[in-house]
Amino acid sequence: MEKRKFIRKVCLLGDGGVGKTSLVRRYVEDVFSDSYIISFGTKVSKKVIDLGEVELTLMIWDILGQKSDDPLHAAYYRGANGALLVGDLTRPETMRHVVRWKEEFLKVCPGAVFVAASNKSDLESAMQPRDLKEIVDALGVELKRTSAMTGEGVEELFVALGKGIMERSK
Ligand code: G3D
Ligand code: MG
Repeated sequence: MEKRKFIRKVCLLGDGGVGKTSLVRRYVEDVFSDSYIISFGTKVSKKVIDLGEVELTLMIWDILGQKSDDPLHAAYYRGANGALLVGDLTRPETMRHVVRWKEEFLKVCPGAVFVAASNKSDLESAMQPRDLKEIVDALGVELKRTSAMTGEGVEELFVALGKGIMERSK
């Protein structure tokens, strides 16, 4: 039977240097190498995910700006179905900021689906379990440990986002 095909837009959100570009590069270039389209300070990568009955193409927007409250971001967020929130375990302030990134994104895309990553799991964490719990409580989204360096958790993160988006659109 022919799979049903869907295309969805997702954005990568988080402070500068947390590893957004590295995560998408690790995920996308494992399979596709020339899928970057560079335009207007944004890189859009494409990845096809096989979800059983459904084939989902994620258009992954990596916004090169670094501040959560940049008014220019709204134009990039428009039409997105979900977002990947990324913080860096070695810099606690970047982990706290994911809550802000989510709030700003929700103003433009109120129905969005989120997944969150505590990236750089290959390095020594500067976060206490208690601080992580506080962030998870404020976010209302599970935090998954990832490393764009080793690949830990990267595939699972994007697949979780794709599944979440397809669940939401049922
Ligand atoms: P950004 O797109 O969020 O701004 P980048 O972040 O992907 O450009 O990554 C910023 C720096 O962190 C890069 O180092 C990159 O190699 C490093 N990095 C990203 N993810 C990981 C990770 O999981 N583990 C480790 N150890 N490093 C990571 P440079 O030195 O190029 O600035
Ligand atoms: Mg980047």
